Amino acid sequence: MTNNKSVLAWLDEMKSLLTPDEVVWIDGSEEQLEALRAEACKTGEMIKLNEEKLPGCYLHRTAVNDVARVEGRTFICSKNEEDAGPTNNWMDPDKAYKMLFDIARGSYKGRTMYIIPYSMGPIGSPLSQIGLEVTDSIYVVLNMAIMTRVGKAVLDCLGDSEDWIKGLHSRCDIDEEKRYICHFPEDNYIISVNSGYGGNVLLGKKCFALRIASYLGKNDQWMAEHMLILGIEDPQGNTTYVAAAFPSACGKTNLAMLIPPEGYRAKGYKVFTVGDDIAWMRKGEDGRLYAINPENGFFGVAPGTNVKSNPNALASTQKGTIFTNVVLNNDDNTVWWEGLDKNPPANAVDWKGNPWNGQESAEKGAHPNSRFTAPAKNCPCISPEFDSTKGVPISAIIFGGRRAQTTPLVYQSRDWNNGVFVGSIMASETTAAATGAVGVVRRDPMAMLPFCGYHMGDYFAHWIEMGEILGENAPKIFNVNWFRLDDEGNFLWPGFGDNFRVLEWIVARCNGEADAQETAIGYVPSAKDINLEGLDMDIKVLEDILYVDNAKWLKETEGIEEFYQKFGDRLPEELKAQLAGLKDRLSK
Ligand code: GTP
Ligand code: SPV
Ligand code: MN
Repeated sequence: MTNNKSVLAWLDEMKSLLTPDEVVWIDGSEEQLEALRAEACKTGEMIKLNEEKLPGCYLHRTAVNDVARVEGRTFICSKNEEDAGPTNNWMDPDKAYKMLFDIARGSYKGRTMYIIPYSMGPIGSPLSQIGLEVTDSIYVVLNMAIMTRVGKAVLDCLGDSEDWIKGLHSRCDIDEEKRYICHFPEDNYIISVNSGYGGNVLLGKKCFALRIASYLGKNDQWMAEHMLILGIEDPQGNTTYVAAAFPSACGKTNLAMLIPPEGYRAKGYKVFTVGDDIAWMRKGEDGRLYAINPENGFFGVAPGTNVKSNPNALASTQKGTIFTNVVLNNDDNTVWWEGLDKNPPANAVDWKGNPWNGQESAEKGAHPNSRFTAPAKNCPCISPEFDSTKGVPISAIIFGGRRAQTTPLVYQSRDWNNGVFVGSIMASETTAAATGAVGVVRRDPMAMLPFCGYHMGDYFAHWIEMGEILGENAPKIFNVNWFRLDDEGNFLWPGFGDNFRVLEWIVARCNGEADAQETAIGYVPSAKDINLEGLDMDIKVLEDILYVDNAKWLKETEGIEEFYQKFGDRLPEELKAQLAGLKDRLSK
């Protein structure tokens, strides 16, 4: 497949360490993938679904102890502990290699070593990067073949270059106690052992495209972010691109694939999806910030996805998709999850593989973090720029999280550095995307808390540096919150497609065409600035969720201050000044 010496040397190391019975190169051909699907069905690793209703679709169940990312067992192994920063777990690289190689040694015995050459981003794009993952899991191979560009073409593009990322995955015994997801940013190396769950094992995704890539970007003036990318086409045919960072399971896939409300569609507004989870961004020749989606598919949250909330995501899953930890409907060999419809199957199997009667059971049938792996090309609103090697120019960056209180529906930062401050103070309720408690508010700067591959203080400094590099071409920065609750715990904002109403204001602000009021935290629209046409919503409620309560915000600054203390002298002076400025404005 290749004569690349650095690749062949590493694979020799891997073979002697892992001692597989067989070695198989993934060439990217449909024949090879089809043979692997058949093999996975034979061993029970995957279940083939109804070919008429869900052509080319499969179901996989992970071990019950292995259903989400494990942040407590995820490590950044930089030479100096300081460089991992206060928000990452750190392990000494020498110790980590030794421990991980000891765990992985001989673990492919009786198994096949699959070698996956993959490209993050369109093959050959100057914004793309190449990796190799070795794995003993067909599920991983088939997911990587959807989520990334794989095969011989990637190796041809790599040629003799040593510029690629090493990834070792071994399922070992799926032993929770020996589960480690380790990153060596200084060595371009990722090692993941004892897991089979997506975010822990599809090494191109969070491990490479965020943790390793964020470090590469810091050193080379680009950005790797936990962001969706979407294009908004107006009736005149102009498209504005925005990127948005929300924490895991907080609405990126939903916003990326949004369908504008009826009134807007009648006028000719359209939304196009470029990406739903990760953005790589670099300054382009014209001085603007250009973004690509390094992925080639969607690893989306299943529960809550339905024909109303996200028809485009649902449509994306109707062929060539792998479902993980959802319900199997025995009657017609299809899948189901909570929130798909109001008709759960009675004759079914739950995500753990046990018989399940959805009409009677009090237990959930699908895991809250059950997922679909769907090819991007299935998405009805995929952007014509999806495969662009140049990327799309970003006009606005949007931050957001789940906040029941305090944070208004939308506001615009005062300028770039104030926007970096807004991103740095993001907080959100935790979700099922990672193991641990759900619904606890935690700080999650730029939605990167679990994904930044180096010291978060240096990451903030890098954001500030990017603002200097981009100058007046820097995107405008906004913050949104779809999740405000009333006293009974009901959402006050309809969300989903109606979020377009907020996007409209954001785009208009970028074009200098919309009003806003200056508040202590930034520019906030008046209720009249958000179009409610066709929506049955009391304008008083909108006023309520746009209101900036200075007393509550002053309380919020105490939490920010405490959080900032963690970063010590690596917290940029600019952000200290931003916090002081906010406190000052709030107390006036
Ligand atoms: P990751 O793939 O984990 O990074 O998540 P994501 O950010 O892509 O999350 P996703 O779009 O899948 O959203 C997950 C959850 O957020 C689902 O439970 C949705 O129902 C809910 N959600 C998304 N958008 C909205 C919204 O506008 N309002 C409300 N109330 N809920 C939303
Ligand atoms: C997330 O948790 O943010 C995801 C899913 O996008 S995973 O790939 O598992 O990390
Ligand atoms: Mn994500």
